[in-house]
Amino acid sequence: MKKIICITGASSGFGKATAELFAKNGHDLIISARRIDRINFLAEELSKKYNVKVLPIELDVRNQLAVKNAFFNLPENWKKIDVLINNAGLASGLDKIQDGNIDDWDRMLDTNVKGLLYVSKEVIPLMIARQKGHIINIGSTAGKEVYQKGNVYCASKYAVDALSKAMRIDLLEYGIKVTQIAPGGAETEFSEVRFHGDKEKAKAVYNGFQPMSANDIAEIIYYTTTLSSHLCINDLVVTSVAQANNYYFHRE
Ligand code: NDP
Ligand code: 8X3
Repeated sequence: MKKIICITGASSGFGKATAELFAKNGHDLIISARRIDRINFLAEELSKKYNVKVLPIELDVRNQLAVKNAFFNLPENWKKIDVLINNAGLASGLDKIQDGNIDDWDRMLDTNVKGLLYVSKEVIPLMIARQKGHIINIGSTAGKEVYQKGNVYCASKYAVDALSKAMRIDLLEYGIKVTQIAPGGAETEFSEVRFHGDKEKAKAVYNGFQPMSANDIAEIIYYTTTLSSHLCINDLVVTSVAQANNYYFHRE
């Protein structure tokens, strides 16, 4: 059955790959991010290639009013969101806590925690009204174990972990599924953003092992939406086979 899938942070990485996979499987999409040129291009490409409807939205999830207006202004037929994928997020900087940059801290907490809350606040009532829906929050192994210099990024993903559990409890009576997916290292634009555009430093993160790809995560996200209506994957940690946890990697 055709569903409406709403994906934040669809201009790159996991979000973009997930948009393509859902489109390929015949679902309609609401895709958003700040880089609207990329979002418009993707919308046109996917709607033509897969004959699905795609609604592109320019959205900074940190802007609460913009988030509220974006969902309030959705045409009625687009408000029947079946799956919300809270994916927009980032790491900014990799410093010990004593050397941390306040702007980096604000960026991470405002995007990864408050942005996820702002979007969920608008979509949850639409799901409650229909007594169904599926919220997929993209956490991280950084939300399961703290690593050196991970401090605030880890804190933001621990918050995603807590909020995923909390949503599952609070939304229980409405039949709304809540899934957290917590990936380890995957090669996207993530590390380039973390190192403020330093491509060499970003590349070195994945030296000597095969990290996951955006497509790997897209397939896992997609899989969690294909289960029977009475089943919910609550929490799924996934890494490359060369990564045991945040500390142990097998590098050749
Ligand atoms: P990318 O940098 O490739 O993609 C991040 C996406 O988030 C982009 O589309 C970006 O769009 C969007 N985004 C960032 N800030 C905002 C904002 N303020 N408002 C709206 N959209 C925003 O990284 P990934 O695909 O790897 O990351 C996706 C998610 O996965 C993040 O939550 C990340 O923390 C998480 N993650 C990543 C892992 C990895 O190793 N890659 C592992 C575990 C979790 P734009 O800049 O156009 O706004
Ligand atoms: C991204 C993975 O290991 O850089 O969430 O924290 S890691």
